[in-house]
Amino acid sequence: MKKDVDAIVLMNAVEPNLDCSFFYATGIPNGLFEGCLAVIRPSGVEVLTSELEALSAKEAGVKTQVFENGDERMRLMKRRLSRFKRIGINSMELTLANHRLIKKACGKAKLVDISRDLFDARMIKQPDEITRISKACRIASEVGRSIPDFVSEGMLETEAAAEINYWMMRLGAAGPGFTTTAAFGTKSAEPHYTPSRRKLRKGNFALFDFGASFERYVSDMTRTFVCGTPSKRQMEMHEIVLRAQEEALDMIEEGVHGEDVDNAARNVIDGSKFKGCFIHSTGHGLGISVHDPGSISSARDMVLRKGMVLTVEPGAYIAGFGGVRIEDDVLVTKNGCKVLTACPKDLRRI
Ligand SMILES: [Mn+2]
Repeated sequence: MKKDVDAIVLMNAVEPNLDCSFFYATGIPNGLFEGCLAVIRPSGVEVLTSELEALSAKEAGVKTQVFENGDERMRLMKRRLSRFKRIGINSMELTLANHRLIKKACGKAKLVDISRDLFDARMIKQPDEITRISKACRIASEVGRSIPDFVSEGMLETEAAAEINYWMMRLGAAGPGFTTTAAFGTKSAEPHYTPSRRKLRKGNFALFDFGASFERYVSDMTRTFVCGTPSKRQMEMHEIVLRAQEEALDMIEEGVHGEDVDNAARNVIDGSKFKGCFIHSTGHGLGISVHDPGSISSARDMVLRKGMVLTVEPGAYIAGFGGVRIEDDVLVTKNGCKVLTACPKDLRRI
C-alpha cells in the first residue's frame, strides 16, 4: 500500500452490494458474507462474520470472529477499530450506511480512501487467482464447444441461456459468472442484451456471451454462430471480427499499451466495409468481478503488465442486421499472452 494506514477495513452491505475486495483480501471461496467485515493489518486478515457463513470463513483458514446481531458487531468493530489512527477504506464499494458504521466504531481515526491502491493490486493476479480463473475458463470453453449440441432452431433465447447455465454447473461452476446472454437475429447487434423469449430462426446470428463462476472467480467468453447456412455478409463480418481479435491477441505482452492493442483491433474493422461498427473497447479486466479493474481501451489507456487477466473481445454491430463478437480471456505474460479460453473460433453452424 502506498498510503500509510494502520489497517484496511472492507465491509459488505447486502447482495448485490458486496465489496469484491473483501473476497480478494480474504480469498474465501464460498458464502455470501452480507454485513461482514475484513480487517486487514500487516500481521494478517481477520473476518468479522455472521453465523451464516462462519463455517466457510473458518474452513478457508481465515482468522474469524462471529457476531450474532448488529449490536454485537458494533462492539467487535469498536474494540478493533478504536485503536487505529488511520484506516483505509474502499470508497468504490463501500455504502454510505456502512461508512457511517465504521466512523462510529473507530472514534477519531481518519478514514483514508485506498480504493486506487486496492484496484492496482487486484489488477495483477496471484497464482491462486489464476488457477481459479483458469478453471472458470475451462468450464466455459467446454460449454462453448458443445453449444451446437444443445441449441437448435426454434429454441428461445432464454432456453438457450438456461442450457448454458445448466451445463456450466454440471461441469463444476458455482453458477454463471454474470447474466448469460443469448441474442438471436437482429438482437445480436446489441452488446449488452439480456435474453428474452425470441426464437432462433434459420439465417439468424446466434451470439452467446457467458462465463462460469468458480471459487468466486469468473470467466467471460463470447462466440457467434449462425442458424443454418450463413450469408456472404455474415461470413465477411465474422471473418473481419476474427482477424481483429487475432491482431489484438498477437500484440499483447508485458509493457504494451492497451491503447495500441485497441487500435490494432479497431484498425482491422475500420479498414473494412464494417467501418464504425466496433462500438466498445477491446477488453476489460477479469477476476472476482466480470468487470474487474483494468482495460484494453483507447479512452482509458494503461500499460499491460505480467499477471493481468483481460478479455479480448472486438465486435461489429449493425442495427437491424445483427452483430458478431468473439471474446477470449488472456493472461498477460512477459513475452506474449496465454489464452485461457479454448474453444473453436470459426463461424460454426447450429
Ligand atoms: Mn462477455
